[in-house]
Amino acid sequence: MKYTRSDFPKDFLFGVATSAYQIEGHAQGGAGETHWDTFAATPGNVVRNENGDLACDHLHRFEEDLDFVREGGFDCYRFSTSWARVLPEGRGQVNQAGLDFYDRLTDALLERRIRPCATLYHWELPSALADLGGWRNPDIASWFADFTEVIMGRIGDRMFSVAPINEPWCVSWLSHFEGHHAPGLRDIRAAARSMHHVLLAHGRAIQAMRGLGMSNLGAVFNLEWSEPADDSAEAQKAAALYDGIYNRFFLGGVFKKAYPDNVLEGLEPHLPTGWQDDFDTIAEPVDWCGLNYYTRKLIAPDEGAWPHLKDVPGPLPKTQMGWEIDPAALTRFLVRTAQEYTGNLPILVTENGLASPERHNDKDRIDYLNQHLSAVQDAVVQGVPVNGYFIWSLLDNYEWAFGYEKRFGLIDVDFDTLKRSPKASFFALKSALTDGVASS
Ligand code: IFM
Repeated sequence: MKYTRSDFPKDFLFGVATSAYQIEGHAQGGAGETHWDTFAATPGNVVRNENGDLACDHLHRFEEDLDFVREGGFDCYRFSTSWARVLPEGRGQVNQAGLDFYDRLTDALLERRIRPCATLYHWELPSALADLGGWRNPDIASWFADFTEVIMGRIGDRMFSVAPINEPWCVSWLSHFEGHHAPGLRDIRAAARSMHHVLLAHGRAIQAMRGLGMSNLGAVFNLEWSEPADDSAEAQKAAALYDGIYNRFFLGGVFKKAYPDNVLEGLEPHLPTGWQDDFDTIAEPVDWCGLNYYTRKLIAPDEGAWPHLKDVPGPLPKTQMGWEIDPAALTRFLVRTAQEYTGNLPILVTENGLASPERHNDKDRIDYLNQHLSAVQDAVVQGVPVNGYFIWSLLDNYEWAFGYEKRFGLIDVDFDTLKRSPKASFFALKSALTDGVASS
């Protein structure tokens, strides 16, 4: 790597991130069925109809996986808790084996001196709640607050940090308007309601955790830089709307108690009655803001119904996902978020990384990480209080609709044998993080 720890501010945290459904092995340990299980079982939704039944079998191999986190010299491990593993029906009866698992995982992290950074929800909604309308049902905010109390009532005393929901745009727009993720809906009313309810659930979970006496609570957004495809006023308007839907709606709700006007033009008729009254809950103060950043999009106007826009191919080098690599946009996002939304609040890059077909000598990943760490440094120099950087992901894993084909891991996983093999990027990061650092 081009950088070592000493190139970053004192107390800057380096971590790796994962999520429950993508690695644990959801068919094991008494977890309930989720909307991802049925989405994956529906032809055409996921490459080869693959699902998270076994995934990386992290449920049984977490000790080995956490040894890698320690060996790599990472300060933090960002993981998620599966709602259906803890409450198989989403409410009511607790699966003790599920709670015990997260308890053991927490202790295993602390034994290795790794800070546990939890996310309460990373996309696998219990099917019993999906049957009741899932994120379209306003009651989901209360169901989620109850789940928060159950899981954090058990492990909250040992968490370093917690965020309620990973990537609200994916939970709502991607899954209810674009239909690419579970529950696979393509409906503007469902999209508007889920966008609002996911933020309301976030706020209720923060309140629940404050009630448990917890601190260091945050919110994690995925941001995608939008660039007009040409100089026309129409392309600029389309790019601004894409920015509104993708980025500003969620940041605006949590940090400004307001949704952008250009987004309301299309969504307001579909928002739940009394949506304006929910902002005090949505904007419950947080202690930090997490940004997940991967790419940018070129946006052009389009025919048809609102939002009248489409993304078009761009000229930049691309990852295995086909995503353009644009590190400068990460700097712009960090600066803009601090200036317009979060002020002095600490910002962490809670996900960044790339999918690559290279399973051993992943030089492309090392280059990508160097470029994005450089982008973080540029933001630090401009005075942005960035204090952490997490790589997605520790392991090759279930990349949702792309199944096991796209590999984001620092550690290669052979999905036939489940053997783990660290890639060149893992060793490069290990030297960057541990060389010259006294171990205690
Ligand atoms: O794998 C996902 C993760 O679940 C959420 N953020 C983006 C990653 C890469 O697509």
